[in-house]
Amino acid sequence: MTERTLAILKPDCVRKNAAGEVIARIEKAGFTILGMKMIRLTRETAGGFYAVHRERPFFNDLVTFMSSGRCVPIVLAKENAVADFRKLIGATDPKEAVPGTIRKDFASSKGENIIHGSDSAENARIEIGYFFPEKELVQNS
Ligand code: 3AN
Repeated sequence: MTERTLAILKPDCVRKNAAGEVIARIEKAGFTILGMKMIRLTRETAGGFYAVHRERPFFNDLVTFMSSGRCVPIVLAKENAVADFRKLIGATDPKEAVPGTIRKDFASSKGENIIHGSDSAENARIEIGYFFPEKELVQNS
């Protein structure tokens, strides 16, 4: 069954001018782009997106980082999109990421790790809705 997931190219990815290369890897891996835009998160919108991590010690740094520059939320579709995308991006900590994954090849630390990927189909639905009204998404075909 075709599934959707949300990717975000984080501010470090845009600052390194790596957005194009990362998008190329996503396309080569067989994902269809249904929606994509360049935005700048505020502390409030970044904090809202990561609300589940509110109590974690790194929350403040995460919000500061995610609101530090432009980022690119992308809605992706593919069979088994959530799990396949997590595999493509690699572990949260780039030091632990498998060679050939996006985080291994582009990310510098656990905090600044280039890219976000939804961790479940249910969270993908919520996260996609946080950035894109349904009418902005190209219908999967
Ligand atoms: P993932 O993005 O791989 O699903 P999560 O959901 O555990 O990872 O964490 C959300 C985000 O919080 C990560 N993308 C990362 O940027 C940041 N983060 C997670 N753990 C740490 C940590 N120990 N120190 C700093 N930032 C972290």
